[in-house]
Amino acid sequence: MVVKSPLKRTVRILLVGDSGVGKTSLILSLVSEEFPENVPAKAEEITIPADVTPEQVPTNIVDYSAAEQSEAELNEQIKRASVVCIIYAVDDDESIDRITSHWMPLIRQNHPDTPCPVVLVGNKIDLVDYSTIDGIFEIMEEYSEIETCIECSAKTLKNISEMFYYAQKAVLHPTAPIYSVEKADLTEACKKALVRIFKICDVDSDGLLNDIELNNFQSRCFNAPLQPQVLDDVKAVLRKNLDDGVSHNCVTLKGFLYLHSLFIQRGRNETTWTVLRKFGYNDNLNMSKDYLFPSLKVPSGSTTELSHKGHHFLTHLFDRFDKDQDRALSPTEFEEMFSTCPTPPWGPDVGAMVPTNEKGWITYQGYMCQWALMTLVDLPRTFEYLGYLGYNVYENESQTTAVQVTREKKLDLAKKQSSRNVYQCHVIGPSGSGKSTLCRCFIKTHLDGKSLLSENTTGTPTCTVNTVQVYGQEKILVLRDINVRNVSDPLLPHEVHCDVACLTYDVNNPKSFEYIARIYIKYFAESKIPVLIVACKDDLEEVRQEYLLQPANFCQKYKILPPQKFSVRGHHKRDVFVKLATMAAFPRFQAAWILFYKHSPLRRMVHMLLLRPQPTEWLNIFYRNFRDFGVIVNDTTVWWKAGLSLAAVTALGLLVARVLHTDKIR
Ligand SMILES: Nc1nc2c(ncn2[C@@H]2O[C@H](COP(=O)(O)OP(=O)(O)OP(=O)(O)O)[C@@H](O)[C@H]2O)c(=O)[nH]1
Ligand SMILES: [Mg+2]
Repeated sequence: MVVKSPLKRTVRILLVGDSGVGKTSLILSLVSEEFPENVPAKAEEITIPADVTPEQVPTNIVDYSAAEQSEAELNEQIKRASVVCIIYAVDDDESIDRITSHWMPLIRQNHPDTPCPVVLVGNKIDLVDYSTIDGIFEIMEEYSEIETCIECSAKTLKNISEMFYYAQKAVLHPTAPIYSVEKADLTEACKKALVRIFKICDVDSDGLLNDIELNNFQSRCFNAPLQPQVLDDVKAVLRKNLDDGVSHNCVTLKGFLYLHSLFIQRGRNETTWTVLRKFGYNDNLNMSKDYLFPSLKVPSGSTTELSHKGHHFLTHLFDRFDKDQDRALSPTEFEEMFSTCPTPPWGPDVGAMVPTNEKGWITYQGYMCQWALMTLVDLPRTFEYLGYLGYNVYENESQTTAVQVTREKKLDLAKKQSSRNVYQCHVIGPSGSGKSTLCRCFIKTHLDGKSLLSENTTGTPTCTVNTVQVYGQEKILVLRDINVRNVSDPLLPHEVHCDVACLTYDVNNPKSFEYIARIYIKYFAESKIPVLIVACKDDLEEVRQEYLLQPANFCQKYKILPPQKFSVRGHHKRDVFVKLATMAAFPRFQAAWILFYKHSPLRRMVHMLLLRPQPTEWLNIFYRNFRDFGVIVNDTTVWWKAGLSLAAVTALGLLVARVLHTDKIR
């Protein structure tokens, strides 16, 4: 199994108790399997290797002697102990009184935060013919951290190994956190954890565990399926003891909880603990950090995306909770989906970041976009929520398999093609140039231009995410609205660094272009980041820009694509997003961007080359001839330049001819 059990690595058992009760004798009896007549004041610390302990955990046994150790040393040892055995002599009432008057307060004092489990051990039963257990039970009721009690004899060896086994068990499978002896019921924290586990296992979300779900649960927790007979027996026990433990031949939540309290009452704490640990709980019944935040190395030039497995898990989760199958999550469905998490992963503003339906409910597409965004910008949160949602249990491996680390960006640039699926685009422009509207247009595909403009945009989030088709492949594009405070403010490195930059200006405002022209020269001209200049508000009158170059001339001078016109009222609003995604997916491979030039026969050829797997050599020759393609002014020039360069490549000559020919006859 890949998921590591978060069990303690060693168990440290400390024996305390008044002088002469038999601490040292107990340890030596365990080790030599015979009663030592002469004992030293204090036994040396003993380490028992994992393979000879019942729970397969290395165990240290530590003695205490008031004659040899100071009070400070005792306190130190109590602090280090994972369990303390308080030894008393059954024939010595004073040693019993001292449990409550001295030892318990001392142990509590040294473990102020989380209680240290305690085992009460009555030694020297060979000397008496009565039991002290009744009195001990009273003490146990008073102190919930006392896990158990046992009577034994170092002299006759009675219950010696049992005593150490109980001590080990008190550490590994403590009762106190999961069961309240006083209330004779599971603790609230344990119930909460088991309710979450029940929900995760209830794959069809009908509030019941059927035989298949129970079997899967059993296999995942204990690596073995349930025998049909055992299933029947379990249900029979429930039917006998509870009115509504079984319904429609399935186990109800009430039945599931009842079974666990039964295990614990019968001393089978380890069963419940195995289940709890499998689902990520630590000794305090919190979800452990190791479980929620597995480590994954991400090189600085790489990003993180959902893997096929992660995608599959989340799709399945969506289908489970989209009860009405309308491909969107209603508020109730959303709440149900994340009811196994302490809080939902996203706040109410998510509807302003990703696609929703007309009711504002997050669609499947929006849901996947949101996961993609979270995986890109806040990987630990993705791991955390996958953990809450039970990924580790379903897949029987850590959340790291739900994520893939992309290859470093410098390799993408060298190959002029990226294998990534999620790209970040920074939308930069002067205030009022139309950045936020452009970002909103990206997700509000069901709204027309008028509704888009009339929408209340206060509290607009800084990014929107949607899917875009790039040469037949679905890519996710994150548009980040870079809020420019002051035109003279410099951009910070994290505001510049992205996969593609979208510089916006307002065609109707003569002072608008200058800002992005300066931004381009200062931050992007020398960088490897592809840039698209977008002329916003194209439905308004275009005015002359008060800058030394007009936008088209500027683009020509810097060999970048001519300004892309954009208007919320326009018909081809999505073009701009396809272009941005394409530029991000094929950084510095401008031939791929030819797609943007409508009706060009070359467009189709590039398309063919990119869609159909071609020998790499072809693509290389093709690219070499397109290298100077930055200077693209209009369709005709593109056509001729490309045509001429290509004609020079004999290997491709025939192909070009064919493409041109087919285009003509159509
Ligand atoms: N009859 C009987 N005597 C025991 C038993 N265990 C220990 N003794 C005797 O009790 C006396 C004290 O035993 P120790 O093991 O030295 O006690 P301790 O708790 O280590 O005492 P300190 O080191 O002084 O704290 C010795 O004479 C032992 O032989 C037992 O199970 N039965
Ligand atoms: Mg001793």
